[in-house]
Amino acid sequence: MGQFVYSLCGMCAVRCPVRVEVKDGRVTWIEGNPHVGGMEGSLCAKGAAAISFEYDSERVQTPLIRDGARGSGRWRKASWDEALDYIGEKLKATQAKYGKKSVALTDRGGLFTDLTKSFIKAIGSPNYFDHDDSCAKNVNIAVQSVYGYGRGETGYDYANAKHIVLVGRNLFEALNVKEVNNVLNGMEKGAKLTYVDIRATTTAAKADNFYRIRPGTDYAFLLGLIHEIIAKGYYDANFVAKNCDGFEELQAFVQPYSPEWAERECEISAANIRDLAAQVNAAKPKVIFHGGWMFARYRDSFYASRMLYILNALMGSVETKGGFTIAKGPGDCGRKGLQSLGKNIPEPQDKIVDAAMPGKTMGSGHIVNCYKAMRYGQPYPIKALICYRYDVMTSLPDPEGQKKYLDNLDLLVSIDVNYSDMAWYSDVILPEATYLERSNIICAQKGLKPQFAIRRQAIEPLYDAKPGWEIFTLLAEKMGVGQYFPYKSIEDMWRVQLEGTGVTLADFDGKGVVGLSKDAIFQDPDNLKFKTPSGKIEFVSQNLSKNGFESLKPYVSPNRPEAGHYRLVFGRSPAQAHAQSVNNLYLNEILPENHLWIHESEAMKMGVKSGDMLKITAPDGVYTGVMKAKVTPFIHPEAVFMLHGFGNDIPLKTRSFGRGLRDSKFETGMVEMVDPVGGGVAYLECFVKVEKA
Ligand SMILES: Nc1nc2c(c(=O)[nH]1)N[C@H]1C(S)=C(S)[C@@H](COP(=O)(O)OP(=O)(O)OC[C@H]3O[C@@H](n4cnc5c(=O)[nH]c(N)nc54)[C@H](O)[C@@H]3O)O[C@H]1N2
Ligand SMILES: Nc1nc2c(c(=O)[nH]1)N[C@H]1C(S)=C(S)[C@@H](COP(=O)(O)OP(=O)(O)OC[C@H]3O[C@@H](n4cnc5c(=O)[nH]c(N)nc54)[C@H](O)[C@@H]3O)O[C@H]1N2
Ligand code: SF4
Ligand SMILES: [Mo]
Repeated sequence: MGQFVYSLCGMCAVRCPVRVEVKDGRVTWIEGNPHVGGMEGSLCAKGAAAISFEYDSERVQTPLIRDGARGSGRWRKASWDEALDYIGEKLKATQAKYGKKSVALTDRGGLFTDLTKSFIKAIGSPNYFDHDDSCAKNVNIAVQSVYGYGRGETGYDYANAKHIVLVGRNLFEALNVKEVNNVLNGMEKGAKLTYVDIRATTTAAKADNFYRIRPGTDYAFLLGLIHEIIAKGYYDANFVAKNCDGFEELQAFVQPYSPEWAERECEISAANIRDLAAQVNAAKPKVIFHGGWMFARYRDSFYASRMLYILNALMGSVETKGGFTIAKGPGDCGRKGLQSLGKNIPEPQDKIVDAAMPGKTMGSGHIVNCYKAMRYGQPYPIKALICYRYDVMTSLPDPEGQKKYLDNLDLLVSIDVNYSDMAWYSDVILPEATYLERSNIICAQKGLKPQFAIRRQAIEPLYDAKPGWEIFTLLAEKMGVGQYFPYKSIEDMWRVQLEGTGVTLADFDGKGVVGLSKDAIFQDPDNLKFKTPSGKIEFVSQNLSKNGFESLKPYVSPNRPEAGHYRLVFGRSPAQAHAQSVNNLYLNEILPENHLWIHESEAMKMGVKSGDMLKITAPDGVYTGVMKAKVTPFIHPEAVFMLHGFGNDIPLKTRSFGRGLRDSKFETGMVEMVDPVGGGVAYLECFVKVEKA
């Protein structure tokens, strides 16, 4: 046996707690942290493939400075000093010319953002953006509007539930290991699973009820369901009377939306809607309506997500065992939270770029608004962009169209472990040490049992790469603000973070996590409090009203495609993480390319069988691609489907080069197409032409 190191998996952004075995300086085994409930040794395929990524030479090995036009793929190797000098000088010149605020940083949101937020604050800019516009933004703003908490501050007690309803949440393929294990535990104890999707997935195969829905009509389905629940008195009247604001308005609003009406829109039969209402009534309050994860797809996904959250309140399942829960943090255990590295850094003088944008959606920090400021210079220009662990070019629609935005930048830097599309288009690429080769700042994981968790370095970097904490520390020095980053080692940062928490570094040695509460913490059911302005669950949201938005928006039927056209739908494979792992030796072997799912009736019209080639044309009528058909009865005929993230154009990634197609390339002209309230990118408002190639 080798030596064990506790870490947090880095193969996707879920960051599951793991234990890494190291022998003679090499990683020999990785497993889910056996001490963490819900992990108990398990890992997904991507997590296990971290070893093949670690020992892969087709990843970024040294700092690179562009030596040709942007995107030409011509690079010269640079030392760290040279690359950081180059970036530091350019950033200083940009700030001197356009102001401190003209530099922006984008980051993959989640557990480790205190480092990057502190860095951008240290250089005097308010312009920090995370990836959420391209992910869960609508859901995040929806749950805030109902409960006052963000998505990450809520959770679900699956293991004790009696009925779990997933609408567009493909939980068994779009993975979070703990969540999968907890749902399976719940199902073993008898919980029923209802699943709604436009196609049959692995989750559908495991469900007790699977309903195929017409794309983009979840809102209609949910209105019909709520109509039935209220009409039949299936809701928890005591809970609602005590804890919710706006029930009468909701009741009046759903009045016209009967199950029969919903059936005409969403194609789930009125009988099924009625039956589901009766089933959740029998199981309440131990019922979970998942609010959605990447539910940011259609122009009204925000309102559909709100209804999912409202359904939890109607079931009276909020803050109950087996229900929808508010995540607890250190404060709820009478403990002090981690100290921010930015605590003593003065706030920037300027406001974030989207604070004063016309046509504002809810919230701020929208990456789409950062893009708009890059392109149009309003309300002021963004002229330099640092992308850290977020491949914006792949993640937002229309990579070719994005160049119109990016070409206005004086400096574009990517900090990545891979040649991502954004890295390839950057002026400088800084290679970060892989998650196995580095430590990160400590993070607080909220939940019913909150904990602190640590990612510790398992092995030395194989190439000339540095950990993020060191990269930002060195950059702060180059920018002349080294006083705010006085760290010589990660331990220095950890000590600052742990100050006053009563937790020491040694406390992480045994298990890699430090639990802050032995038991699950629930609020007192007789005294529930929420972070909304009223302190109640707001069916009618004061914040939405204040910002000029409706809480209960009348339903608008989505467009149907013209003949020969289909809605382009995408999703996850359990064996890939977005576009970042298509070149991974093991994962590429399991799944080398994506295919286009098409309904058998549509395929028959074209005379197409599985394996035949289909030509797909983007909405601009110009961009086209050819790929293999997967003919199936298990998708709605209005849609075609491809797995996200294939179609790599970067020749240095030889295994995946030119294999499959990239969904986002077909989303032409859609960079600024967002949900008008939540601000999530409305990717699925994309219709492509499909014909036999
Ligand atoms: N068309 C279409 N667009 C989509 C989606 C879709 O399904 N279809 N999905 C959307 C969703 S839900 C999301 S969350 C976004 C995801 O978009 P991203 O956040 O861009 O995707 P990730 O795969 O998480 O990886 C981001 C980058 O981080 C890099 N990376 C991985 N590990 C490390 C590390 O240890 N250090 C550093 N510095 N970099 C690292 C990866 O190589 C990759 O380039 O895309 C969104 N966009
Ligand atoms: N293996 C793996 N796991 C992941 C990730 C990954 O890249 N790989 N990424 C993680 C991230 S960042 C995220 S955000 C989550 C995403 O988690 P999810 O949002 O659950 O995953 P997706 O596969 O993007 O989409 C789920 C389903 O929505 C369906 N769908 C499309 N249109 C409609 C509609 O109108 N109505 C309904 N009801 N369904 C519809 C699609 O067919 C798809 O099966 O996954 C996370 N987990
Ligand atoms: S879901 Fe898989 S890849 Fe993502 S962090 Fe967990 S183990 Fe790693
Ligand atoms: Mo996401």
